Order: sequence, then structure tokens, then C-alpha cells
Amino acid sequence: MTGTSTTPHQTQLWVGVRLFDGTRTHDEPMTLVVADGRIKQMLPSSKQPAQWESDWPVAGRGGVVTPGLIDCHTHLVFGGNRAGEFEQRLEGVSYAEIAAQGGGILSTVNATRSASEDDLFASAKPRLEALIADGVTTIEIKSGYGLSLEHERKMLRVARRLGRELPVDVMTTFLGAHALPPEYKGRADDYITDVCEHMLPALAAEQLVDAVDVFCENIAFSIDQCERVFTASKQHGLPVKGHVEQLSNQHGSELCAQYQALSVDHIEWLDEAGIAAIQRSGTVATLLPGAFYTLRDTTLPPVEKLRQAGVPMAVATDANPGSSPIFQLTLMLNMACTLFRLTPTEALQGVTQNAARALGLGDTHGLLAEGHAATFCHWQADHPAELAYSVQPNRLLSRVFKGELTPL
Ligand code: DI6
Ligand code: FE
Repeated sequence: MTGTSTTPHQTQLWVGVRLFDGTRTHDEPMTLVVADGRIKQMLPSSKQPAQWESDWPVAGRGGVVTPGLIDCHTHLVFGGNRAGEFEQRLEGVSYAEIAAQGGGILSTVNATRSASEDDLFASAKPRLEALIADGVTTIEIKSGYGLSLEHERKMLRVARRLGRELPVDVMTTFLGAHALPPEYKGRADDYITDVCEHMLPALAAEQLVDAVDVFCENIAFSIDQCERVFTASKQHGLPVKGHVEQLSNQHGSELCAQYQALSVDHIEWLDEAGIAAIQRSGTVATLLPGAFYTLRDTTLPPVEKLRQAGVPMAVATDANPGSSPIFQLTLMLNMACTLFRLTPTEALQGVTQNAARALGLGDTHGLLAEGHAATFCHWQADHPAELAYSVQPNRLLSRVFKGELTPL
């Protein structure tokens, strides 16, 4: 689906918009000229030549324009759901206890292994459509519920197909080191060997992998095991990132920094040594308030220290069936402010420019400037901060993906 009423080559105007360009909100109402899929011109509406509006159609007037939103951390493709586990947690069983009992991630592994590629596509598609309707134009999708070559391949193929069939850029991440599959019980090092020597080389050769992730945690994989995965990734020229410091401080962030990771994600338990390390490596700190909220965490990520250190912060849904069954990125804007005390500008930057950087796409995505792709959202609001302030679906007036209007 690439849209029906699309006019990618025709020049169109958006007039008198409050513009958040990916890093800041412009003081004056702005006019955007879109042609050939790009932002041809961007200037204050007060300086707009009078004949423009007779020469070219006005596609939008007033409201707010932001870059297309970027969800830089999701587990969108999975089988089944975990509503039963949700109820168990309400009865007081913890996420870590459920994982130790073979539930949690492993129950999704079972459901994902039993699902066909078409099943997985059919279940992920409406979740992605919900994100698209909420303004998402780029999404990262991880594997990690297959945990064998056959099933990780299936997940990554579904992610690629979602990117081909829907108007969204998909970046795939191989998360083989997410959990220990049951057939490797007691043999985690052997599983990591399988990940490094068998799964990763095959999936990389099939062009299914844009980046590699690990879950570095006492209920998942050790620092040494994660380092083996990173070493193998570098041999294949693939960038790395990590689920680190989510439930405890394992110093995964320092390891990530050593391998020039794109991002460190979760990081509730990140300490000062970790902050110093990612500051030096230029790694993005990705905050996942949906998981913090769902798990009712009490340890806050060190936002003020990250801010002082000048570490770029991204914000994402972590959309997954267990710790963040939330498929709405604009809700994360609100949660990042309310729970983590980001400013609305920081939160917006976290789902645009900094999310792009977390995917290695900082030069081409998440920014609106002349010459950049015309991938943006036009919102019913008076000021960009309102997108973080109120939790309100259906504010998207139009969504433009590479110059084409997406039917909403
Ligand atoms: N941390 C997370 O938030 C997801 N994976 C991870 O390592 C949760 C995955 C799940 O609970 O299914
Ligand atoms: Fe995650």
C-alpha cells in the first residue's frame, strides 16, 4: 500500500504551521514547499511570495508539523499474547519470577515458533497500522522470539515484508541473544556459539539484519556472552546495541560503548561510569517508559545526569507482548515527560532526530530541512508541546511519507 490519492511529483504547500524540525520548534509560523518527495523550501510564512498559493495547492494550513515519528525499539512481530501473565503480575508475581518459571519471553517463543510467516505477518500488520496512524514513519523491529535459525529468519522476513507492504521504513535487528531457548537449558555458552557462528552469519548473508541486539541481564546473558555476540557482529560489519541495565546494573553500557553501540536501551540502573562511557562513544540513551510503567518499576533512568552529560536521549515504545504491550508512540511522549521528567522538546527530539541517530539514520531521517525527504506529520494542535501534554489519539491531519500522502 503506497496510497491512492498520491501526488508525489506535484508541488504542494503546507502553510502557517508551527514547525518542530527534529531538534527545535521554530518561533514563526512556517511554510513548507514539497516537491519530488523532498522538502524543496522551508521559510517563515510571513516571507512567502504571494503567487505561491495561486501556483500550487495548499495541502495543509495551520496546526503543527513534525518529522515523521521514529519508533527505534520494538518487538512488533510475535505470536500469541500474554494477557494471562498480565493477570499473574496483578496477583503479585514478578516479571523476573515469571521468566524463571519458563513463562514470559519463553511463552512468546513457543507461540512464535508455532506461527507461520503469514500468521505472524497478519498479527503484526494491525499493530503496525496503529503506529502508522499515530504518526510513525520509521520503525525498528527486532527478532528474538524465534531463538533458532529457522524461526529468527521467519521473524526477520516478516519485518522486511511489513516494510515492503506498508508506507513505513523498517530497520531490522537480530536479537538472537534475547533468552535461552529450552533446548539449550544449562548450555548458554553453546547457544551463544550457535548465535555467533550459525544464525548471525546466515541471516546477515540473507540481508535480513541491519543491526544486532543483546539482552544483558542476570535473567538473560552475561557480559562475556554479549561481548561474543558483539565481536561476531563487528566481523559482519553490523552495528550493535543492547538491552542493558533494565533490571540490575551489569555494566552492559560500558560494553556497548566499547563496541560503539548505536544505543543503550532501558538503562534504569545506568550509573555514572556507564554514562561517562556512552558519552565518549556517542551512543544514544534510549528510554522506554512503557516498560517502566507496565512493570511498575521504581528505579528511574538517570535523566538529569544524561542531560548534563549531553548524551542524546531517544524515546520508544518497546512494543512487545510482555513488558510493554503498547502500540502508541505519542503516549510515550507523555510518559517520558510525566514519568521521566523529559521536557516536551526532549521527548519530541527523542522520537525524531535522536531516534534516527539510534538507528544510524541521523543524516537522513528525523529532521525537516531543505533537501530532506518529505516525511512528516501534520497535527491538529497549536503547539508541538501539546503532543506530549495530552494523550489524545486521532490528532493526525495528514501523514506524508517520502512526498506521498498516506490515506488515514
Ligand atoms: N526487555 C524487554 O523489555 C523486552 N525484552 C527485553 O529484553 C521484553 C520482552 C518480553 O517480555 O516479551
Ligand atoms: Fe525491548
